[in-house]
Amino acid sequence: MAGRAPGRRGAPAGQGRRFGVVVARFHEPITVRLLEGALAALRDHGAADAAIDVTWVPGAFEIPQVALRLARSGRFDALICLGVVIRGETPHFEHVAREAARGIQEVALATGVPTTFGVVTAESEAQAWDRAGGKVGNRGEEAALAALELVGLMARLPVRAKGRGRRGRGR
Ligand code: INI
Repeated sequence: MAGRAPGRRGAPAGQGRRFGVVVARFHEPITVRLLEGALAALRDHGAADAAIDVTWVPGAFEIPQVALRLARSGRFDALICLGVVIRGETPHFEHVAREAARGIQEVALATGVPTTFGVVTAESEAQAWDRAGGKVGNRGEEAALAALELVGLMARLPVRAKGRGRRGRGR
């Protein structure tokens, strides 16, 4: 089970922060469980309901497109991406799973907005349920905890100083 996210000076990590959750409808009964896990973790860490925005997309493949738009809006401190991709069900499992993972990381790197990966990739539906509040935890909760931790971490890390790019180094 994932640990608890540290806050600022004792404040809950989610207090005063805005979170976007992007969740895929494909395998909706399971993604709903991931969403419940994520929302519970955010609330548990002080995030207000009004500061949590949930956006549904058709499938995991569409998550990065929508996450990118949300990240660029400047309205969110972090994004949490949720979906379920099951190998047994489709020959294009590999494409959907790979592109979801690659795209989500790209959103984070391109925008600097912490964007976490709560997409379950499983061999079977039973395995997916195990990771959505079953015997192997809840990947939605874990992705929310990671987002909470990154929000605090990013606030403490240095940002690139003005004029300190390649030209600014002077050598
Ligand atoms: N989308 C998923 O989120 N999970 C899956 O397991 C899945 N399968 O099996 O195909 C899936 N496909 C849909 C895909 O994400 C897109 O929505 C679709 O290809 C339209 O772009």
